[in-house]
Amino acid sequence: ADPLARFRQLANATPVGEKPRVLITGSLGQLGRGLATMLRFMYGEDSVLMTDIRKVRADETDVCNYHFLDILNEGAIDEAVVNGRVTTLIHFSALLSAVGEQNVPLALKVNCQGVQNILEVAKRHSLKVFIPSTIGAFGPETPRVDTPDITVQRPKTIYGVSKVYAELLGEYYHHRFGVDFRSLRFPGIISATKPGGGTTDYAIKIFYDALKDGHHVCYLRPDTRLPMMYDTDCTASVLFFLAAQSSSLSMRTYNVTGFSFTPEEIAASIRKFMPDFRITYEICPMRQRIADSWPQSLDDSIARADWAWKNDYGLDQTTEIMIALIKREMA
Ligand code: AKB
Repeated sequence: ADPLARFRQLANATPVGEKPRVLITGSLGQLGRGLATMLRFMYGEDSVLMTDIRKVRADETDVCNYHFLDILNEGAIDEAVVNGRVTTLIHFSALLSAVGEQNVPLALKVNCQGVQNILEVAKRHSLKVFIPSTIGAFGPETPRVDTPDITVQRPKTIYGVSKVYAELLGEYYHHRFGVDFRSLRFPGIISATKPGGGTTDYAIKIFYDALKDGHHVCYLRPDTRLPMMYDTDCTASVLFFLAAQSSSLSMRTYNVTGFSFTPEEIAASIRKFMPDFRITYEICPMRQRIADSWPQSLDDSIARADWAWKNDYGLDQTTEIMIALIKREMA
């Protein structure tokens, strides 16, 4: 099937006057560039403003319409929104779970102050705003299998605490000020763009190691089950969720997921394509503790019912495509 068909269909169904102009913060991270590329494909070259705080490297040829933007500077966000005639903010800047534990004050600043600034700007300029949440917003007291949307949330990482704050503050701005806030709780996202400082990152590194050395040393126990999703499905979830009519949303923060697996199971999937692949284990106690406090699978039935969310990729398809993409990158 044509992997772009669903995106083309959505673009064609969008009236010209409703085509978004999107500003993405943290756009040089794991999720921003794929989303920016798809937005340009759907809504035109000038529909996206990519922003972040570092210089673009010469080999990052997919990055365009790029501007420096520090999300801790609320005035600078205002300026970018006004000058760029922005209608939608996608706020990806955040410190992830493992790296957040190494620098709690910075995580608090980026993840909490950043969200406050983004919501204030969204309120001032009547913007639609998407802020991702995560399985990290749950904790050890949460039911770990088929975790529902509404349940106990007592995360034990600063990342998780800040994401619960983002969920609640966004929903508050929605109810109190009418801000069109939307959030999805993502599982680990598997992409051929490198993540930074997460607990689910092994599920990406395993492919790079498989192709480079035929061997991956995993920092999680072989039986650690976590929910995951392929990159293109993640992009689809954001775009279809943002395009959904407000009236069809029964909530503002939804779970979305693809499939769940353990390190042992993803290694078996890789062996279907690379029979000599080996995995060994050197457990990182911090990341193991974090993974053990997160759901093993998510119940995303409300997203499926409310705005027809659906993932297209399973584990073996993800494995096949990741191997092909990384082979191409290494060639
Ligand atoms: C992490 O591992 O910190 C992230 C996440 C699941 O939010 N990938």
